[in-house]
Amino acid sequence: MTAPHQTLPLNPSTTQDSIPCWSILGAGSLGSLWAGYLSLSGYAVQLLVRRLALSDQTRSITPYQGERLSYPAQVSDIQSCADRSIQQLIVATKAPDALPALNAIRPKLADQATIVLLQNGMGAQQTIAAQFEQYAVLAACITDGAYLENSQHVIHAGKGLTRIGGLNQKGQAVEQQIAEQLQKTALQVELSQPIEQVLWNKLAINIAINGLTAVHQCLNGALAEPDKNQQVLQLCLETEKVMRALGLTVPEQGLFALANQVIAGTAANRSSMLQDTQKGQPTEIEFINGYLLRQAQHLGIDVPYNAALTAEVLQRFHQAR
Ligand code: NAD
Ligand code: KPL
Repeated sequence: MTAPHQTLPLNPSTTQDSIPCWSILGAGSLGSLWAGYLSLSGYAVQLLVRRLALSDQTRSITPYQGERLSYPAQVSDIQSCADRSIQQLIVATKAPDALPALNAIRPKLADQATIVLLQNGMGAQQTIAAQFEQYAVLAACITDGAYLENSQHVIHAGKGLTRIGGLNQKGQAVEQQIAEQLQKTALQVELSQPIEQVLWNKLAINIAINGLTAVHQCLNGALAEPDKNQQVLQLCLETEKVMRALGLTVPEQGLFALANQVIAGTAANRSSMLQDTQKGQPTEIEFINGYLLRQAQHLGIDVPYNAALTAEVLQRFHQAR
């Protein structure tokens, strides 16, 4: 039985006529989190999944430090979605799945569609912005934490910030109104430009932490131990070199100091990459340390620590692919 539906207060400026529909590709942790918050704020939400299960139509969310709420969302498989019907799409797959998932849904996109990418790391966003240039493409950099208690129920475990910005000109033309829509939900959303710098800032931290926690099978806090912290230092120095060569701003206190702050602040966390390895899922390494490696190769910069870490993660955790 479904719990009685409760709604969060609707922003008075939204009217039934003007409420846009959001389609969300990928009903995992983050896709469900965004589906829940958008739906509870009055938006019509369509969750797009690869295979429909009978239980799919019953969805619920535990908002951050809140009570469990059920929310209405139409769950559809991609094939049953009408051609050119999707106006606003959120891509909530892992980075390696984002381009294949979007290619599969391409015929369903309306001519003026907006695509919002939620992936960690970098590379997928840039490829998509180039291959889907006729659409408005935006990227979001997210520090919230969410996980699925079961396939229908999502828990918002860590309150964070979503920074969003257009990746191409069409994306930049609509970024303000997209940010305004998202700001009507319980997510904390800021418009941030240039979004590439924002994505790089998060990427740099993920480069320093995620791969190492996977190879050492440790919590983030263990990276403060001297032997592991030396590896963090080398990864940060390589990242700084590449960021400077690309004309990006390196955080004022230096990446190593910033990475150590995040390690201390998230000491008890299992990083997303550690979790992927423990679930036997492919990791996002190619879009984190692997992305840095590709940029460095392009610039002719040597990044041996990132190269070795990427190779080790691929060799140890991607064998079955
Ligand atoms: P997830 O594995 O929980 O969800 C991804 C979903 O995408 C899965 O349900 C999968 O079945 C689905 N999917 C894959 N290919 C698909 C396709 N072709 N069509 C339809 N669905 C498809 O992952 P997640 O934790 O939600 O993470 C998504 C992205 O957000 C990742 O890049 C992650 O690093 C990033 N992120 C996650 C969090 C978090 O707290 N979960 C926080 C910040 C950033
Ligand atoms: O973003 C993260 C992740 O796990 O992907 C960090 C910042 C490392 C926190 O765990």
